[in-house]
Amino acid sequence: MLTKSVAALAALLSLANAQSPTERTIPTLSPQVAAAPSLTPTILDPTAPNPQLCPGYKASSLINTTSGFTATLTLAGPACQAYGNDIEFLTLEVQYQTSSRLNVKIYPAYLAPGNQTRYILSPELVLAPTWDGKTGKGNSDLVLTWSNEPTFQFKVSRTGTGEEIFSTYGSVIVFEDQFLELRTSMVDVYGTYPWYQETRYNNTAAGGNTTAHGVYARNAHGQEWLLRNGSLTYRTIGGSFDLYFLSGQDDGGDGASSALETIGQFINGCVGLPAMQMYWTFGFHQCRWGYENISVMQSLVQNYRAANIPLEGVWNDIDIYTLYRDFTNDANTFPVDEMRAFVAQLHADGQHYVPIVDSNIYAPNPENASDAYAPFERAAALGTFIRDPTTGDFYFGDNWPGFSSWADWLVESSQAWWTSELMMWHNDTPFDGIWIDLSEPSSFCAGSCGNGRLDENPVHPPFLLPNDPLQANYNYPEGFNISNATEAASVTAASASQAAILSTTTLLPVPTTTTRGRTEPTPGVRNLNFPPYVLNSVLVGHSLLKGSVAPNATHNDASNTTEYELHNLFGYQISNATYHALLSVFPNKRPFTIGRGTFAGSGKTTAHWGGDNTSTWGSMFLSIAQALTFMMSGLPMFGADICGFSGNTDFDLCSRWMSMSAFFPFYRNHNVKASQADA
Ligand code: MIG
Repeated sequence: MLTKSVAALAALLSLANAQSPTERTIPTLSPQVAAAPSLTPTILDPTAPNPQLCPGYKASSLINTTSGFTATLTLAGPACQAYGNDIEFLTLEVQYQTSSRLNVKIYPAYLAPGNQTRYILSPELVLAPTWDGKTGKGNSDLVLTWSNEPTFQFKVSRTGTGEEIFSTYGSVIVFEDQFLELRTSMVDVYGTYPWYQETRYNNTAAGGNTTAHGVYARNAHGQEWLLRNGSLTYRTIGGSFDLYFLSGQDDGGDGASSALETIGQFINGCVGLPAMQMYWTFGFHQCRWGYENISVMQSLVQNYRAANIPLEGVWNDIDIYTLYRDFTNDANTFPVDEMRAFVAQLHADGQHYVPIVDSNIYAPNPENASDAYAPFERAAALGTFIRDPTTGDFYFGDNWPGFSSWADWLVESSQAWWTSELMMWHNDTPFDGIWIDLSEPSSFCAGSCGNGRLDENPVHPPFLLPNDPLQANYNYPEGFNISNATEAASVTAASASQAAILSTTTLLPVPTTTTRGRTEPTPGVRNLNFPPYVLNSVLVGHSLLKGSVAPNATHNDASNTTEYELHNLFGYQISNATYHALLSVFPNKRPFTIGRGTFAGSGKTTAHWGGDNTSTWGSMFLSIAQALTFMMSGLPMFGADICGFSGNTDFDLCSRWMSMSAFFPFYRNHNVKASQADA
């Protein structure tokens, strides 16, 4: 009880100390608990401001259009500065786009000079569904109604039955430069990408029939969808509300709606149909991080043949490279002539080859002429890399090869450069498809850490590598029946001796800590690296600076768009660039590329694997829901790493997993380097 009243008092004091001109007038969400640890994501932080106590907006200046209406939304009270600077004037656009799709856009009415407060996805980058030229309020499955009392709120209902499928009634809309929130009442939910499909079984609002509808929020910023008892709160750290309500009704006129129809309306009408794939890609593929050389690859292929197991695709991970550099071949273990001969034999036997391409491009050491790396030089000459805002030079993060840069796909010449690198490499390594990895995009250090330090390249990643000496994984597979006591004793001994040596080994320096809790909104300023709202990301300290290119890294477009806006689209863009490069490499074939980072619409160009699961029954189980969710989201060419990526698998788990995954469109066995091949 004491804790409670102290916290409540603190909340009151912070109110009393509020600063003008942007007064912080909102009490915290539920001050029952003592101050939360500073690195708590906002949704788990009981001391965080409750944005639903912001003033909301009032609608005015309504103008009817052929396809709907527009209005101005004006902040209905003092700025509340929950997790950013409130935008005073917004534009509301309501458009009946097709009979089954209604679009609601809410975005800043104008840009504050010198302060970019919004980034709205261009239709060139991410498909923007448009009006069919004939639908209006009079011939739509859906109708939008709204009220200004007490503040602007809207609902979307079915014209026929009146069933409400979305409603912000009873809540306010929050629109700040680094935080957007709206809440809808909700009965049930099915998955996000960022969209959801909701099925209401035996729905009393529809005479006991089962109904289904969908909502797509076309915004790629960092975001959270908080499913709560009776409501769904949608939060994002920038951009606009760009909502597409999908009726799920077919055009048969009987008003019936279904999940299948809703999914079709999302895929066909909003993000685009998935890429058609080559026949062989649906067969079984074998991959592993840790195939040491070409002869290991040859015996792999021979062993499958000897066991009479059909093997359509053979894959290589980063082991093939010289010093982990894209588009290279290790001269000792994967020399070009042997590589060509190996793949030629695969092709002669009707099999196929898919190597990895990492998203980072090694930035060579300028002080060392023998460190030259042509793919970097060629891209640098075109200026196609993302930049470090503090220097104006390229952004230099860190990945497997050392300090590296990342292509800026907004620069038009990036595509030609990427196509030409892949075409040249195809000459040495005659691949049939491309596996794009680390396209989040991943960086091992915080910020442009190679800035001024390229003369140290190639730097070792700031941690021991899997299967570096002392990194063997001695854990038994989950549920393994340890019947061989002698073996168990030797495993325990080896594990203990590794731990002993490790304890006396000086580990490589780890990245500087770059985590901070919630920052205070500052009038006129957007804090890109540490936004006031802390997303519940899985990275250490929920930091946007960890593990990826930093949010403040800038692109080369006219408005110097930052990674804060584009982060979630890097994977989408590199897959798109790879798809188009493959169209040039194989003009008459359906491109096969598989990517790790994806966004709504990625299915148009790429396949996807689950990425870095574990060798556990739980991971196998979860992959089923994952596959179905990706199919609903327009990316059906999905599969998980069969038998599990990290950790050791065993006969029982692996054989079950192999059987189950035969039902997945993409069917690939893959595992991490340090796992035991013979477990
Ligand atoms: O930092 O290329 O998800 O499938 O084996 C790890 C090595 C990089 C992550 C991928 C995984 C791949 C691994 N990669």
